[in-house]
Amino acid sequence: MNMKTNEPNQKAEQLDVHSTSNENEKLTTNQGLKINNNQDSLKAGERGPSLLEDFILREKITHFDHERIPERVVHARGSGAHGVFKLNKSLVGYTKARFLTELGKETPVFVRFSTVTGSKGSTDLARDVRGFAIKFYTEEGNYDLVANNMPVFFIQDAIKFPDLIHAVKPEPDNEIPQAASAHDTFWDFISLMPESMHMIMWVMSDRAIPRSLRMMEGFGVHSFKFINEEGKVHFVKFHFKPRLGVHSVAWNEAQILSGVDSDFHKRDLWEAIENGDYPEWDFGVQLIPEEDEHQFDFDLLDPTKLIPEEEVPVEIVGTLTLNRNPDNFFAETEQVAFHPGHIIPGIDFTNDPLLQGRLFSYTDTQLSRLGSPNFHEIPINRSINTIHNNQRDGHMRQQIVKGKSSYEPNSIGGGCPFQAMMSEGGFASQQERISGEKVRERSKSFVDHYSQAKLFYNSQSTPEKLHLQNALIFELSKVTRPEIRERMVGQLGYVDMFLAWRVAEKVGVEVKKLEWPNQSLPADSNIIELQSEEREPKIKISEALSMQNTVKNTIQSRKIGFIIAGGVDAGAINDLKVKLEGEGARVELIAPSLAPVRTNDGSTLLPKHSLTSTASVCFDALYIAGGEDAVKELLIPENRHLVLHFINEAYKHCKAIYFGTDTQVLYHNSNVSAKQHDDPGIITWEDGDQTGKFINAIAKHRVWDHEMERNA
Ligand code: HDD
Repeated sequence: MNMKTNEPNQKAEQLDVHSTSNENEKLTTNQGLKINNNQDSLKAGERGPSLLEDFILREKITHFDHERIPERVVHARGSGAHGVFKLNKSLVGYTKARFLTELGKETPVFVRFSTVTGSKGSTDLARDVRGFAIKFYTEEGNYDLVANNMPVFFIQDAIKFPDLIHAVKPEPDNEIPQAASAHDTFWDFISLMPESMHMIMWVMSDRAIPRSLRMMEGFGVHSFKFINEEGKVHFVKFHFKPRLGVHSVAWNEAQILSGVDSDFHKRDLWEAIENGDYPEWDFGVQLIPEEDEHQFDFDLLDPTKLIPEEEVPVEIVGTLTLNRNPDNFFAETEQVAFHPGHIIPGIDFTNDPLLQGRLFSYTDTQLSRLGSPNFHEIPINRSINTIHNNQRDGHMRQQIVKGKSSYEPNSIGGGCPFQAMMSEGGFASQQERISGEKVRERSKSFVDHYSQAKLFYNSQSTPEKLHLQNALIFELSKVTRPEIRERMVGQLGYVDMFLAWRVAEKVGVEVKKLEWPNQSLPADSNIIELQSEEREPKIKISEALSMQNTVKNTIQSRKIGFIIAGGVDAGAINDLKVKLEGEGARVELIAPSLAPVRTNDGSTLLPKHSLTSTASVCFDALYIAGGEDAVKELLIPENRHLVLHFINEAYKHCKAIYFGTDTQVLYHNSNVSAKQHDDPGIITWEDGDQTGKFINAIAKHRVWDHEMERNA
């Protein structure tokens, strides 16, 4: 299959069997009966009561009444897409998983991205972790990599997961706030859980407000195991690196987008795929021989730690491409059921206590969400391998299994289905030697909670550090209890004193060394046991941790807004549009109204948006199209403030803005004119054709460096 098309693959063909279209069909009941009146219920006289006998009404209403299923307890809001994984470099020395060993092999996938905290109908722009769950439909069975866009997690042991989620979800008495961590219960919990400090650095960084789901990394988080044909074991960490680089929006932009287009990420993914801008990621692995397990200054089983790429480089071995939107959101994106326990020969679990708990949780949650142990029969969840076992019955069973025997061993059924030998693809867990006391304890090797938080913070560029500080200030300013703010600032002091001091100053508390047990805690609190040793990170800076180092020289799929009005310079618009689209960008026209716009050469342009129906936050860059008459129209009172708002907001969010000819008045009346230094993001009429400069500025994503001055 050509990865740049959405030609059918084995999974698409399987889904096709279960798909239907209403085109040119007659309306029927669920029993296949053709309906001849879908407007009126059956009544005793035209003004009389409806009759119980009306099975058509009853069926329609009953089905409607039961259309909703429980949303996911976490990761409720999601967007999905079909695609393909292609192996470019064989991992045959490390694993026997065939989709990772057969060079050039293409495996169908379904990916679901999600926010974690908010409800299904909440905003895409919440400051939150993003889920990045991938179902590989391999010939050996389904393999699910249930990943996130951050490489570490808040907690070290699954037993704390319900506490974490209860703390971050809306508070239980008033169900406020939705899709937000900026409230007392979250920071209360976090301030008492030093192990979360590394993850807090990630969540307070701009990684938590992506520009696009297509511009995020993916991480398997845990160490997993690879096992090769000879039984040799390697620890492995999984990485997905987006071909478009890792980019974010500004926090203020995210807040505005939540109102202007709360489906911003969903729409962006959908439109990109519809436009043929297929999102792509390089898939890579960090490999550690089993015997090197203890070579690190942290524990490979601790999910609050990453392996710096300076210590173990990421080897790129494959490409993930998303190339087809689902046909039906509910049937596919809502009903897809992931589980880190869905593995195949050549891949195995580690004893990471967070992963071990997850292995229970995912099937369990599907039972309540999808309602039956037969959720594997829902088309999106079906393996492309056929299923043969003696599991039977249950709600909504689809498969009709022939034969008399549903047990094993049997002679009546000829002994079928047979166990598979390992040489036939039969799965066998790694024969790992385990011995130990039965204890309810945390390993001492998990006790360092701050060194990688420091590593992350130190690795950020100056604008990234500033954003992180401001995120903490925003979040903690919403915390009503001063003792929680104080405890939190105390935690930050172990990461970076300047960070703690700056946040403390803004949230009205002092930086104090934490005394444990803290007076605000119950006397018998075991919190002291969860405290950390203070260690310095082995390496001081890791380049891969800063988004700034991922910038790629491309404007592929970037959305550029052209502000136009009557009499606009058609030649300049067409010229720029052709050049930008030639580089893969998307141009959308914005005018005072949706009425066709007459240009200076008599042609007409059809705007996609009006100045009131969209906002600068929906675009990566702006072009203020020139032409004397057009500028005059933009300057009339009812347009003027709207255009200036567009420009000022784009400028505030550090976007590239190109002022066309005759737009001097707009420039001078906007905040842009106050700039004191040369700004690579601002391109003006004076410079002649500056398309190249404009393209370069867009490719840099934002001019964050000028933020202090721009927002002054
Ligand atoms: Fe989880 C969903 C990722 C820890 C329990 N999780 C879920 C999804 C993702 C993750 C991407 C959404 C899947 C989808 O799109 O349907 N979860 C993670 C990662 C974790 C993690 C990367 C840590 C490394 N999760 C975690 C723990 C537990 C859970 C420790 C419980 C002990 N997660 C669940 C769940 C969900 C879920 C309750 C809700 C919906 C679902 O499973 O299918 O079982």
